[in-house]
Amino acid sequence: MSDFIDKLRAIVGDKGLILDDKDKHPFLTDWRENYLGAALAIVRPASTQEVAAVVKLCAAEKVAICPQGGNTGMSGGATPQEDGKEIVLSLTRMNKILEIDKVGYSMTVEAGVILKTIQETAAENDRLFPLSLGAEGSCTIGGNLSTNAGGVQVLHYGNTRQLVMGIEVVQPNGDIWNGLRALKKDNTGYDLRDLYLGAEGTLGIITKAVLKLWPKPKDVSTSWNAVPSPEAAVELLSGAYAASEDNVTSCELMGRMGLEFVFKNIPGSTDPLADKHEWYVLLEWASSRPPRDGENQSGLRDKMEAYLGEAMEKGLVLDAVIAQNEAQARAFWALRENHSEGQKREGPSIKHDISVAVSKLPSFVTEGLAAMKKALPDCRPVPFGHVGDGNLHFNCQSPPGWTKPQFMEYGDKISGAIYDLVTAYGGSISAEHGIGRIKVDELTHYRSKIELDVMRSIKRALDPDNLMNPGKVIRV
Ligand code: FAD
Ligand code: 2HG
Ligand code: ZN
Repeated sequence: MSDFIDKLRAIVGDKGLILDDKDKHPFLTDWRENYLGAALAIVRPASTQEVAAVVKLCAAEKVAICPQGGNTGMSGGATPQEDGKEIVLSLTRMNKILEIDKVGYSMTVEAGVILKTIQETAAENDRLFPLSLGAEGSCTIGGNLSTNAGGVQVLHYGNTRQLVMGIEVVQPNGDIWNGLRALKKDNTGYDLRDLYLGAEGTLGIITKAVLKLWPKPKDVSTSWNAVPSPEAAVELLSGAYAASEDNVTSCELMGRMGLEFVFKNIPGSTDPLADKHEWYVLLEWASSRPPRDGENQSGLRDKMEAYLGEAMEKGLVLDAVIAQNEAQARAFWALRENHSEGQKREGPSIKHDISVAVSKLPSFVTEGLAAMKKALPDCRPVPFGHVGDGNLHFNCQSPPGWTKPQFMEYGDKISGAIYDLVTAYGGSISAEHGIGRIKVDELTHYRSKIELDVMRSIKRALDPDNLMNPGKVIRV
C-alpha cells in the first residue's frame, strides 16, 4: 500500500494528501453523524488533470473512490465504507471561478467552489445564481450538481439540473469528458450531462461546470405568516402567483415543533409574532424590475401587503409581518434555515425527504402525521419544507431524552409507514437529498424492476469494476 500512496503523492504532492488519522476524521463522517467510514487516504487534487491521474491510478490498482465536496450531504453519500479500502477524493482545492459571461448570463467554475462564493460573485456582477440552501456557506457546486440539490427557490428557478448548461467529468477510467458547453439548446444524442447530475459520484467525478445566471433581483419582499393549516398554505401560494405577477420565488412551510427547536437550540432566535400558531409560511417575492416612480421603496411589498390583507379576510392567514428591511428578512430566513441545526441539537431524528403533488400535500400531511404517531405515539413530528415543490422534510424527532439506538429501533416502522403512504400518493421517497447510503434498500423496494435494471445497466457500462462510490445509490 505504501507504493500506492507514493504514486498518489507523485500526482498531488504532500499538499494534496492527508494520511494522519486525526486530520482524516472530518472527511470520514457525515453532517448527520450517521456514519463513520475509513479510508486509505484523503486525496485533494488541485486540477482536472490531477483528478484524472488519480482516477487512472485507482482504476489500475482497483482502488475504489468516494468523491466528496463540502460534506454537507444528508444521505451519507460522501462517507466512505468502513473497510478502509477506498480513498476519499475531496474536490475542495479546485475552488476557482474561471469565467463570467455577463452578456451570455453564465459562469464557469471548478467543482470545489463553495455555493455562497458563486452567489456572491454573481451578485457582484449584477447577476443571480439562484440555488439557495441552508448549507450554502459550506457545500460545493460539485456536490450540488451531484445531488441535483433543490433548496428554497426551486419553485421559480428549478432544481440544480435546470441551472447548469455544461459539465466536465472525469470518467471511471480516468478519461476527461469535456462537456463544458455554454449551450441552452443541444439535442445531439443521449443527454450525458443529465446522467451525471444527481448520480452522487457513482458514475464519474464532476470537475467543472458552466452555470446559468439570471438578472439580480432589485425588488424583494419577504413575509412571515401564521396560517391555520397546510391547506391554507397551498391556497395562499396558489393565489400568490398571479398576485405577485409571477414573482413568487420562495414559499416555505413550517410546523410549530421545528420552530420551537430553533428558538430553544439556536441562540438569538426570536418569534416574529406575538402569539403561538400551529403552522407558518415564509413567502418571498422578487423581481429584477426596480420599483417605479410613485411606488414606495418596494413595489412588491405594497402588492404583498394587499394580497396578505385579502388572505386574512378569507381566513388563509391568521397573522403576518412583512420585513421592513434586509436584516429583518434575513432574520425570518434564519428561522427557516436553522431547522436542520435546531433538530440536530435537540437529539436523534429520522428524516423523510418526500414529495407529492402540491395539491395533495395537505391530505398527505394529515395522514402522515397520524401514521407517524401510530408507529410511535410519543414521537415528535417535525414537518417543514418546500411547499411550492410539494417537497416536505417530514421528519420525526425522538421522544424527549431517548438515545439514538433506542429511537432507531422504531426507524423501519416509522419510515416504512411514511414511505408506503408517499408511494400510495404517487410521490417520491427522496425529493432532493438523494439516495446516498441511507436509502439504498428503500430505492430497491420502491422503484420498479425496469427502473432498477436500467440504472444497473448504466452503472455497469460506465463503471464495470464498481470503483466509483460503491455501495451508494444502487447495488450492482
Ligand atoms: P457532499 O456532501 O460532499 O457530497 C454529496 C454527494 O455528491 C456524495 O455522494 C458525493 O460522493 C458526491 N459528490 C460530491 N462532489 C462531487 C463531485 N465533484 N463529483 C462527483 N460526485 C461528487 N439539500 C437540498 O437539496 N436542499 C436543501 O435545502 C438543503 N439544505 C441543507 C441544509 C443544511 C443545514 C445541510 C447540512 C444540508 C442541506 N442540504 C440540502 C443537503 C446538502 O447540502 C446538499 O445535498 C448539497 O448539494 C451537498 O453538497 P456538498 O458539496 O456538501 O456535497
Ligand atoms: C432544508 O430544506 C434541507 O432545510 C434540510 O433540505 C432538511 O434537515 C432536513 O431535513
Ligand atoms: Zn430541503
